[in-house]
Amino acid sequence: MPQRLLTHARLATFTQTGTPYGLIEDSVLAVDGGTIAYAGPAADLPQAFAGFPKENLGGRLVTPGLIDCHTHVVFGGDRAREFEMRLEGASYEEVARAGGGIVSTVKATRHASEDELLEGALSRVDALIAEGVTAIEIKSGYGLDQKTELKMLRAARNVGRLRPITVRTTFLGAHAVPAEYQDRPDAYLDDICLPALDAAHAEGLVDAVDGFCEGIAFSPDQIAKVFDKAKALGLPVKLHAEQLSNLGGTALAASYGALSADHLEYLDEAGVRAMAYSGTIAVILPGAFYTLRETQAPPIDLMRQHKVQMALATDCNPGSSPLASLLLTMNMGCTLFRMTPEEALAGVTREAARALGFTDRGMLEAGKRADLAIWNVQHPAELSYRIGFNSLSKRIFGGSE
Ligand code: DI6
Ligand code: FE
Repeated sequence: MPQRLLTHARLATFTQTGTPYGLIEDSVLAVDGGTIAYAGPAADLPQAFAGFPKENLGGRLVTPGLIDCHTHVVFGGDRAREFEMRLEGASYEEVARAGGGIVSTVKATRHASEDELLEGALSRVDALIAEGVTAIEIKSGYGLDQKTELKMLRAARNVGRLRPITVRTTFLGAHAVPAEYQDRPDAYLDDICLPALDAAHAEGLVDAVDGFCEGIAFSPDQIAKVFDKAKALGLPVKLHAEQLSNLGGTALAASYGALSADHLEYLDEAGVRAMAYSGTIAVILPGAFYTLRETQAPPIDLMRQHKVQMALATDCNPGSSPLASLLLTMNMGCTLFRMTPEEALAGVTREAARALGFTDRGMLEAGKRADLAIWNVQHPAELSYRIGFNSLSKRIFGGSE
């Protein structure tokens, strides 16, 4: 395994509090095998690492490899026609009634082969990798039958075999009620969703369990059924909550010790308190807010007050967020929600790691995985400030390029 010493670096470590970005100037970072051996001031470098092969970064910024902690990059077809319809005046609901929306993606995903799903996902994942992403979460949820949910999860796992990226899979059988179970959500959960979760878990395809708690999807009581099953299997949970209305899904998720609650535009203070109490991470998804032309922003200030930690993710999906750029997501988090560039960068590194239950990455310190992004920038705020510009110089995954 390689050894290397990155010299003349600026490190956004996200380890110390009190220093913005945990920034250390005039620093070096030693990599031994797949792990960070030292990250700190050049003056304090332990002798043991001083002989590693050197690479002069010329003052470039080093951050932890970026982490996209909420995506739906595995799906069939596209929804460009739906985009046109909405521009012609149709609402999201009207599009759904005309056979568009999630249902149309379910149809295309059921028809696609596993290889076709993989190929489509790789094109999106490659765009993320080009921006320094080293870990990604991928959800099922466009199959809504056992065969297709498992097919999606297998394709997701294969992304991590074919590319230098860590994949965390999430079972999202409770994403929508399929046409064949229209108006019978409980029967769908009992007949399809819960058995599919069992089968996917038995195949080792599930790292976490998610649901969509919304009027057009599942109620908190129905989500609780899915979470009880997850708990029985020993799997962590997370939830799409308070995206279009306030149903109290976040408090429910928090009561199950959820890793994260995601979207949160309609979250109230009681929900924020519940998250603070359980240590649940808020995953903020500005791409969906932007695409749906939502006007209610998530309660960022309340979350700050209650010390709820915030992650940022693309929500990359064919309908509400056809977005495959985490850098643009950071810009949107700042411009649309007034997050600070420091919160945005923490949101795609340290907090995104927490939202996925990782303890071995998301910060630059000895012992963490050597997943790094090296940028042609002077100051970390530049990563959020530019729009449609990729300043990545190099990406290191587990110590290797
Ligand atoms: N919330 C969303 O924004 C996406 N899923 C979800 O639960 C929408 C997915 C789609 O429109 O295909
Ligand atoms: Fe989503």
